[in-house]
Amino acid sequence: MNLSLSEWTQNRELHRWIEDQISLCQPSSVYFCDGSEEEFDHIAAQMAAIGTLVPLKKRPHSFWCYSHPDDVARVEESTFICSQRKEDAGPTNNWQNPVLMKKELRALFANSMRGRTMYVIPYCMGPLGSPYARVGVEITDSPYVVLNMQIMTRMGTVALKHLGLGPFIPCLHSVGRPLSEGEKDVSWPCNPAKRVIAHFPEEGSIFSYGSGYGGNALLGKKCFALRIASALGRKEGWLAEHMLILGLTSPEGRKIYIAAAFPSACGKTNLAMLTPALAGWKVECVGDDIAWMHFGSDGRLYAINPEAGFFGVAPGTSMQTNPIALKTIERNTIFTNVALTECGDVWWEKMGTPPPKNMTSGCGSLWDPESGKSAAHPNSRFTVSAKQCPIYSSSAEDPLGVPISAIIFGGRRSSVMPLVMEAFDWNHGVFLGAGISSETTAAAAGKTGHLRHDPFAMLPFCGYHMGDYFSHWLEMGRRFQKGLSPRMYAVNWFRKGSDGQFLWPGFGENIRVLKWIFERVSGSDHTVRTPIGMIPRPGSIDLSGLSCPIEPLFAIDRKEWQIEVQELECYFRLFGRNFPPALQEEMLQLKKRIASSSNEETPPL
Ligand code: GTP
Ligand code: SPV
Ligand code: MN
Repeated sequence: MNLSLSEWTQNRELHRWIEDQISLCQPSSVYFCDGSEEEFDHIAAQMAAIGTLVPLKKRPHSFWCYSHPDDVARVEESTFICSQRKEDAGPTNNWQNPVLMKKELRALFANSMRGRTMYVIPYCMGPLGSPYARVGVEITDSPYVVLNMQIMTRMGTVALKHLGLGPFIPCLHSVGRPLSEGEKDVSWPCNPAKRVIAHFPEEGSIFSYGSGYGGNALLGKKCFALRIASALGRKEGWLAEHMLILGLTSPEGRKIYIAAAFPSACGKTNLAMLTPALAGWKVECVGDDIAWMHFGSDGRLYAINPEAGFFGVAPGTSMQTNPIALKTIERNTIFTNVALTECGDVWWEKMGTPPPKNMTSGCGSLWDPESGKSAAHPNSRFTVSAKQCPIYSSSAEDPLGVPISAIIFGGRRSSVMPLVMEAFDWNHGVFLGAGISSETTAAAAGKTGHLRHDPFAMLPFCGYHMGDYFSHWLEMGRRFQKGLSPRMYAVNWFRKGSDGQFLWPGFGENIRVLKWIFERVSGSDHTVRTPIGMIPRPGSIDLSGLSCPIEPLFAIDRKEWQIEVQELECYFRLFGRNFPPALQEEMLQLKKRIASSSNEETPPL
């Protein structure tokens, strides 16, 4: 131990919990993290010495590493919600009896850290001192997790101070590969044959075994800030969401904040760091993945970003698509599963430069350009502090958060969904969120590119019954005084033409949609009512300097929508008695509107 427990904290509950985990996991040493630069450098040097991390010659204080080929993404089939009653986990989660799961976990974690160092990581989700911030303590045997948690959260001494003698969320993590006496370690220890990521929402605890990657292992992120926090939010009257938060300033200097939910690898980081294609508009980034939203004293909805860094998708990040991200990751960045160049830099597909010769692929072997395989793994990521983002909003550190004027829902849909539409009201907005479907991506293990329902982009992240989650959103809506609730929108950057190409250029051009939303929020009447929602009035989206045909992006095909509605109705039956009547009513009204419309009614744009 680098400290004695009582030197480290006076928090008795924390003492007891740590002592129990030491005796269960039997590590060879225990290290209490302070979150300092020296600590980061010391651990990084140790990892570099055994080849797990490769320092990058071309980027100061940055590292490359690659994971085990079977440990490259979130594993949803091994993720569990262990509520007392099965029905409280709902039909979209894997449920396990908490008593049986605890028994299984005790067996898995027993002696799991033999031959390894146990790191104790206190971390704070949310700005230090914020009334909305919460503390977790992650115990892990992965030094990779320590470095990432130091970037992604307010970690170490500061978090311990914020915690004081208060309650914390205990998070136990092991890569699940104990070392026997004298055994040489591998560069990415993990246990793909036995992985369990278990959440106990009622007691507020997290256990993760067998994986060292991303959301499986950085337990502050999806496990705490979404699954556990969503359950807390329901109990306490707030929202924990898979949403980016951005500030949008008009050329006249008026500023609003927007929160937006998109499923994994569907555009949050890119929208949060958008470089506007329209002159005079400014975007600032408050967060790129998670929003915690509470009612402020003025009755509006305020959002904080519980995280302090980005764990962003690397492929597709280029000077054309996201120059701000490229600027952000010039230094002090950990790259996982991207390709490594001969000269000591990183590379990935659609980076905007041709692939250099003799690269090491994201799997750690020499990349063969003829192999047909990508050099970087499609779910390769960068980990970097939000403070390095040139457009990181100064309000991001505001303990009370930023007031939200608009909420956007989006998915990856090659057809059916228009570029943008506005909800008629809050309940219709909740219906739009509940109705998100999206093509699957490499962020989760399994087949990519198949359409699945992903309500509110929370399918893998909701810590309780999804039907109750819809009710909670409806209930939040009832608490707003007239005129104070954010407006709600659905967007789709991913509609394709008959040639299979995206119809909309996306990225910096998405400012055109944000501008339209800004104007709506500011009182414009730029909408046309259609059966599915309010779409922009012809000419009201600023298309100056853009040669993109707009009509196909707003085509509303009655037949397609009849199928969509049928399908949605069938999906919603899954929620049984927990499906809120108000959404049933939205379904009914939508069906009626579609039935009484004709394709000719769809206004030309
Ligand atoms: P998570 O971190 O997994 O939650 O993902 P995210 O929602 O932050 O997704 P991100 O912004 O990293 O985008 C994922 C992929 O979608 C990247 O390869 C992007 O290049 C691509 N993408 C993002 N925005 C757009 C867009 O407007 N149009 C198109 N065509 N692609 C986009
Ligand atoms: C996501 O999958 O939505 C992510 C990446 O943001 S991970 O942290 O691995 O969950
Ligand atoms: Mn995410």
